[in-house]
Amino acid sequence: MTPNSLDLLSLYAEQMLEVLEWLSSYGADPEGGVTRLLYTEPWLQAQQALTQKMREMGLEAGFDAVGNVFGKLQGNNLALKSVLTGSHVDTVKNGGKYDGAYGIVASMMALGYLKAAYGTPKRTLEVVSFCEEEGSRFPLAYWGSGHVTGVRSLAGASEIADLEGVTMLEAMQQAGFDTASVSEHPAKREDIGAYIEIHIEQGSVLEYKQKQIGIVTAIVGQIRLTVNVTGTSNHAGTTPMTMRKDALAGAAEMLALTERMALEEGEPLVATVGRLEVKRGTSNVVPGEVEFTLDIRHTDEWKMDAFRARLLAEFEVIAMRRDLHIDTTLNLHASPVAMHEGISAEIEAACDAHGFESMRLPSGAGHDAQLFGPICPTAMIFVPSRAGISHSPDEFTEPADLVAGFQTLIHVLYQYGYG
Ligand code: HGY
Ligand code: MN
Ligand code: MN
Ligand code: MN
Repeated sequence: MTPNSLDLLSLYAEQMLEVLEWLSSYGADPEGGVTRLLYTEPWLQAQQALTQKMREMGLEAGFDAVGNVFGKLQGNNLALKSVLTGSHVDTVKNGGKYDGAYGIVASMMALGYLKAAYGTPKRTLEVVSFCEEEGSRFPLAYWGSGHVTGVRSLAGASEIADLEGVTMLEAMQQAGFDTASVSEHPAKREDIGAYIEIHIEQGSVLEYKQKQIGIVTAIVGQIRLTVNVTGTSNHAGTTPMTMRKDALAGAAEMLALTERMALEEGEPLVATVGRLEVKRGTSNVVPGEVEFTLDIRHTDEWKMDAFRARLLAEFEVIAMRRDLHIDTTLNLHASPVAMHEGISAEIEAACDAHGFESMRLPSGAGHDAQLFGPICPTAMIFVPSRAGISHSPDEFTEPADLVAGFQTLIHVLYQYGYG
């Protein structure tokens, strides 16, 4: 890199840190943390502000039909497919300021820097702020990247509702999107040649191994289910213990079994019940209906599916013994995806060139890159998470590591855009 571009680089690195703080103000919770749920006011303001920021970077920026925001640095060789980089703008409830946001801001500032330092690239480079990845408002994840990769369509959105009963379609319309323009058929983009995502690790391996950059080898498979247990609600004082069809007692047995079977299965399998709701729960009523979520992950799809089948069969045994009924809804089945070796080698070379200590590791978290892996060369860059904490207001990454990731991303995008 030429000397003046080094001064320019430190300027953009400083700005990247400032813009990351600025973005976290959209959906900031009074008690700390950030909540930016799909199609809510803080989400819309953040996407609109990012569109404006991208334009200030000299990118052609705007929304697509479902609320993804793209910023394009047009290349001069139109025969070459674009390189897309970015992440998701939505968060979990009371989440951190880096999950998703860092990938968007680092990518946007990287394209701004490359344009300022090197002008028009050979190949178009694009940044994307995906509208939704977490599945934290609606029981559907990857809505943004799923639209771009052709695996999500509006067809199913009208039945999907949040915990207040607002359907995804209604929420989309309330946020000002013309749902009629979102074709019933996926609007898959065919012009993306590669996808590169930079993200916090959300785990503690890099910190433990004292590495500054992670090069992701694969992303785990993921199954997300909603389990509904129904029994009979009844009077807590007059119903003998032996005559109850207690949905919560049954669910509690299922939760304990989930943990026991996951421990017996051993790593890398993980199984989590993140939300449990007692419908019409009242202290003096035997619970008649319970709903809980189940999140199962593994690097091996066959073992993940086999574990789900065994676990649900055991749930049925518990239900039969307690004269309960269970219904399960599959909200997500994402296969494990290997990352592209060619791009990963470029990332490793960038780290070596900059003297950043790097290592290869799998991702236990799902990412938008999971959906691009099957359709184009895809790779991920990780930076360390302090104490491995994420999906929490305590999520934190050292500025020096954020900048190292930023420089690594620039180096790789330069190779693909200008090399
Ligand atoms: O849940 C996940 O793995 C990701 O943070 N959406
Ligand atoms: Mn994320
Ligand atoms: Mn997340
Ligand atoms: Mn470099």
